[in-house]
Amino acid sequence: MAITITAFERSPDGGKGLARDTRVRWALEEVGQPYEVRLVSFRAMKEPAHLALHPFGQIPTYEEGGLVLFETGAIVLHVAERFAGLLPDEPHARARAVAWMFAAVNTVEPSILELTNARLLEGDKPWSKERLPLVEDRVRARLGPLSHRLGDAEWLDGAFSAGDLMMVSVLLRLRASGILDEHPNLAAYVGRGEARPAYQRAFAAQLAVNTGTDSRA
Ligand code: GTB
Repeated sequence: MAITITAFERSPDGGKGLARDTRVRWALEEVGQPYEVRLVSFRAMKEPAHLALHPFGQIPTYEEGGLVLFETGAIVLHVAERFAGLLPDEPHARARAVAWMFAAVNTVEPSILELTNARLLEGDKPWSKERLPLVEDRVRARLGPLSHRLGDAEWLDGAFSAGDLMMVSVLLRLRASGILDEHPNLAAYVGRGEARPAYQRAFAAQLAVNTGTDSRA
């Protein structure tokens, strides 16, 4: 069954892999599934055809036969359940990997998004300088326990899983802040994720779109 995802026609990051289609591409690369990409403009995202796929008018979406999905957590979980390679077979280990996926999007990502918004959207507000350290500390409050749990392990719970894919994807966005480097084991963890051939292919594909070198676009 052919798989089609949507991505930004022109990503605001110019192809640094920060837009959320990268994590879906990465999951598909890990499980070895080919996929098509439909590029959408910011205007098209808010038009009825795209809103029928994504109620909030965002990317990415995922289409496979009659199935339409939005939300990267749900998409990556579907890919991981449908194709082998991203979830362990043993039921408890599988449930724990899914727990790490939720931890990534529900416990760690919100503070990182808040920091991004504080920097990009609120930097010119008179109260911004006072608020920023508070927001940074909320990120640190998540990274500390995460770093402690990871310790010197390679991945969060045994072999690489969809839980690591989501956690690395979430943490990547912190790199520019320097906060990730406060925990060398987390910085190395992210580096290991980025070094995976499947991630490299996903990154290259989204970069090609944004640098106009995608022969399929
Ligand atoms: N919870 C949803 C999910 O995980 O799927 C969030 C989806 C989402 O935020 N999509 C963003 C979007 O469509 C793109 S990824 N935004 C347009 C809109 O809302 O109108 C967020 C994103 C965008 C750009 C960068 N960047 O350039 O650095 C990073 C992340």
